[in-house]
Amino acid sequence: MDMERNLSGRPSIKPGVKPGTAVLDAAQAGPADSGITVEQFKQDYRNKVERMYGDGLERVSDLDKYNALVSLVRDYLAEPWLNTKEKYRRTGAKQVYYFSIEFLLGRLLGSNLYNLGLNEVCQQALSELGLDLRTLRQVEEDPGLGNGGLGRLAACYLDSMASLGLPGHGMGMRYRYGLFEQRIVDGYQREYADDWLMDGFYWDVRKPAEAVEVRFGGNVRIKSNGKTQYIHEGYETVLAVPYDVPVVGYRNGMVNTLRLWSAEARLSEVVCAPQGGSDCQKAVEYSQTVEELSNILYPDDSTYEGKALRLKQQYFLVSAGLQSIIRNYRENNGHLREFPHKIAIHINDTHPVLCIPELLRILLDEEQLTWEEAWNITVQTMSYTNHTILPEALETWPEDLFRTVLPRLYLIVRDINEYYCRSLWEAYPGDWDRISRMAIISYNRIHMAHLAIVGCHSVNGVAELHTDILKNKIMKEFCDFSPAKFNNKTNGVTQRRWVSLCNPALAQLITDTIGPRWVEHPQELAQLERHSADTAFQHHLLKVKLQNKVALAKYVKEKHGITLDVNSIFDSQVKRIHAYKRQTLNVLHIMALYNRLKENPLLDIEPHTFIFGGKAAVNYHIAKNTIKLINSLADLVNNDKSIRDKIKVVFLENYNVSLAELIIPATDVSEQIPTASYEASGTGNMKFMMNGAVTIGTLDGANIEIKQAVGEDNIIVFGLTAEEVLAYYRGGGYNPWEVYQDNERLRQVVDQLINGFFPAAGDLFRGHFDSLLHQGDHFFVLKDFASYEAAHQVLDERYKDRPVWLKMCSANIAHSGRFSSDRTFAEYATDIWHIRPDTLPFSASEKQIREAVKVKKNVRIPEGYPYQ
Ligand code: 26V
Repeated sequence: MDMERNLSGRPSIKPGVKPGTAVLDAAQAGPADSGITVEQFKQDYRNKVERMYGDGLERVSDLDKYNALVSLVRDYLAEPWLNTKEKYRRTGAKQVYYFSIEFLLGRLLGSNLYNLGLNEVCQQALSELGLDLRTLRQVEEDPGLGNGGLGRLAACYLDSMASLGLPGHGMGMRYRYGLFEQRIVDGYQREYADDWLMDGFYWDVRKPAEAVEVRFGGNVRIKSNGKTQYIHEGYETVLAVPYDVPVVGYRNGMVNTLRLWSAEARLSEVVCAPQGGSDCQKAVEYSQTVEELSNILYPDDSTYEGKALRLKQQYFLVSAGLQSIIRNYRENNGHLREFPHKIAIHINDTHPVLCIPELLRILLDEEQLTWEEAWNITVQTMSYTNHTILPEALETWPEDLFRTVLPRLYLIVRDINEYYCRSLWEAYPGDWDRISRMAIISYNRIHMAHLAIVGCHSVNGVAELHTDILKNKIMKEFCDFSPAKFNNKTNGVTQRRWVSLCNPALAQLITDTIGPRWVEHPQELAQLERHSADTAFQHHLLKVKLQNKVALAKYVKEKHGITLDVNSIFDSQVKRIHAYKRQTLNVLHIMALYNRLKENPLLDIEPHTFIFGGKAAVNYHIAKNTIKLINSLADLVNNDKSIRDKIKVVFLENYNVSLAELIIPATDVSEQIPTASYEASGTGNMKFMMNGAVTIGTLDGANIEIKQAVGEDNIIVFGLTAEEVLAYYRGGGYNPWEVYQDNERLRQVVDQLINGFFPAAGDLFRGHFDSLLHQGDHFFVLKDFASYEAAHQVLDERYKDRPVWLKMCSANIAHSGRFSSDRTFAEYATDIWHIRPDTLPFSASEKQIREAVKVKKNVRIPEGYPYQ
């Protein structure tokens, strides 16, 4: 297939429709190794439609066609799914369960077809039936069961575990409503319910026979006749029903399972009319209360009721998940003493930390093990990843609330606390201050991160700098006490979704240049380095980028009515809106550029398109105003003829996985500009890099490792380092007023926030103004402004010299292999879960894992780093 044809296969997006879906061309899709022919597929598909809808293919809707296609793909993967489970049972391979309150999966049709090796056949079969796979892929709703980085990471890891041949499964929640849908009305964010299940979800299988009961509330009676027994009474029961989603490995015959739990009421147990009446109001109310548990992702926790619901959600996931693991374990194994040899449980951030006391409860109360035995089994089984150092995100629960909702677990957590504090006392006799800082329960609150550190054998951060900050600051005392637990696992993303699927033209170019092995061995992308200065390669790369820009421009035109110049620099900042991520810094820089153009309309700058996207938390007032600020700037800039379209600003509403798949391949410049030390890792930075964008970024999170990988010529860094930021926090000495007074261009833009520059805004952006000046500029926006502006100038210079620029783009792709989640998970498997490659039942060979682990590098801690 030639490049033109391939590239013209980009999404066609209609106004008001969801972002498009790239189509893989035949060569890129690899060999049709599924064993299913086009003829067979056509016949199976026709039959499927007829059986499901009692009507012919010609008469059913697109939704019906999509549902039938999913159902057919599910039929095809049923056998490998069953075989995988069988093989696990037969070999007794150690199983990993990745517990996460979020899995941000994105659409599954494309990725499942691709991983099954069915894409080419399906595309051809549908086209012979007069249908278009792209259109059907667009019908799929994004399952938005996550907020951002943490949830998307979990989804990338599922893909890698299955593709590496690791027996690793997800355990999560089947929220009735995903993260809200964002619409922009008059420049403001408005939130609408994300009713993603409205038309059904055909990927999962409901397993009512495997439902379990989860108990809340009541009280615990202690019975002592020789041995103390804890009797939990007067509790309420909620039924947890599992829905299994297949997780298909990349062409290795492997299908793992993501188990999502849904809360249901058993209405047959409820007396409808206690007073002898006939209405069933009580039963309906009861079922609504029960189902509330899995209704929404992260319920509002600003009220007592909200907090209780969140705690209940966490316990619901943990208890249901553990019960099903143990049930399965018992069917295939012996005594629970062997548990840690057969099962690894990974806790994704603190939300599933209740796994620790819940497993203890089962081992103590149901298995009658001794405390020591139960505790050792638990610690050996559990491992924990921390994803943020933001204090407001480190979970603690009021002791009273915890005791009321989970009375038996409360007693267990108290025992763990006591056991742990005793060992602290032995290590630090008399040091009460230290012990109270490290305790799990202190000042009437239960500290979930402390519980995680104590109850797990491994604690990891998600980038070298983040781990260093954990070890040397946030968790320093814990690290001093048990240093062996702490380790780093730099995040990664799956190159299959984030290159092959979302940027098929680039994937094709890579395959044409270095062969197809990179899809499974991303380190091999390094071979591209040899071609990075090659004119023909550069020419193709440019063409690929241009075509992706055309596709995005088409979407923006149809959806937002804004015309983009595809020859301009596409500069994107797409992520959650948060003060620390500093969308405001980006805005102030654009304002300054606009002012310069207004002063000198003939100013010779490269045309720029500044793209923003991201959701602000519902109650996060200033972040919501940042969205209004971006849109106000867009209104001003996009409608000002005098600047001759040199700058455009667009805010793309409802940023989600599918929209990311459209924006990332089209981007030239990746904005990764948090205040250093705040972004634990970032994963968008890796996705942009893989797609050949050049990063402008601070030395934070994984940006540091990206810089190491690509070399300093191929990334533009600016701003304070983490050590400088932390030194200011410690010692003071930063006065934003001084920076404001000294920099005229900066002063002008800061004043413009409140001086009528945005005509209709009134006092709307005074909060931003005050935070930058009167409240001390906590995130160093003003401090970093000048170096950010200078960095942008360097960037523009490099862009002007196209061969230099394209060499930078190529270097980014070539060195992105290290940021594949395949590498990350090979490390988790070997270092944390102790799954030796030779015990893996499927495709990942020892060599493959070794190769993947080999690329690990250390980040050097800068001299004078304050935490040493
Ligand atoms: C949570 C909260 C909750 C309370 C209000 C403010 C706030 C702000 C941030 C968070 C973050 C929750 C954890 C999280 O999503 N961390 C992200 O994890 C990614 C995957 O490891 C990582 O790349 C991001 O840097 C990190 O922010």
